[in-house]
Amino acid sequence: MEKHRNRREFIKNAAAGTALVALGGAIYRIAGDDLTRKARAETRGDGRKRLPPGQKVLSKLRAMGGQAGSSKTADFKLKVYGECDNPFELDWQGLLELPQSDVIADVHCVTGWSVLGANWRGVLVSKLAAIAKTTKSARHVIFEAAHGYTANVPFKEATAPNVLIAHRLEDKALRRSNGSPVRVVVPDLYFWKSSKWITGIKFVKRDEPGYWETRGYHNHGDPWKEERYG
Ligand SMILES: Nc1nc2c(c(=O)[nH]1)N[C@H]1C(S)=C(S)[C@@H](COP(=O)(O)O)O[C@H]1N2
Ligand SMILES: [Mo]
Repeated sequence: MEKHRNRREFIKNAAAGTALVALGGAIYRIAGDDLTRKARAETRGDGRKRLPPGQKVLSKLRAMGGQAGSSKTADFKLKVYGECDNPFELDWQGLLELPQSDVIADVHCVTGWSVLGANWRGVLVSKLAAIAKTTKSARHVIFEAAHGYTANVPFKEATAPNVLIAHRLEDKALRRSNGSPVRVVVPDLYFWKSSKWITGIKFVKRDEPGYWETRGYHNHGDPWKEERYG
């Protein structure tokens, strides 16, 4: 299992969030500002600021909507295919039989909120790519979801060590609104790249701008460069 962030830090943030949420809306907002101030003073291991420009910290994910797929694990099916020698399909049991990773990661929504140090559990996309035996021609990854939602990510970034398909958050099954049973988490790009209710991972030669990328959002979506709009 891989730990991508300091665990004590994560528990501290999570505890602060929980205690203050219980006290109601006004305090919750102050807590957020506090977390924002604290995060602004931090630097990541890779030298980037902990908090990308223009972001505020929330203590937990805000459900951002989208057309939900089935949340029943019995309905879960994931197709891994495209530019690879060993395309395959996973059902729920197959997913759980693969090596599971715990990734502690920050996520950044283009609307201006970030959630820091969330603990996601699932299977690394790099692992899935290795099993699929992707070929050199796999230059981009398309994360396909229910009702035709897609997001495109360059292969190298989609197979970074902190990118996974997640089925648990903070040791609990995902909520339906957050993409259950399984969603993508690409921490270092804006959160719209993290397809909820995932149905397919397609490796392609040529880029295929996805749902938001064809509706005015930036094709790449790096939060530190504020690649918000195209
Ligand atoms: N299938 C699907 N995935 C999606 C979306 C969507 O509309 N459909 N919205 C994206 C956007 S814009 C964001 S900000 C995040 C929000 O995730 P959350 O609702 O769990 O906070 O999911 C992303 N994944
Ligand atoms: Mo979003």
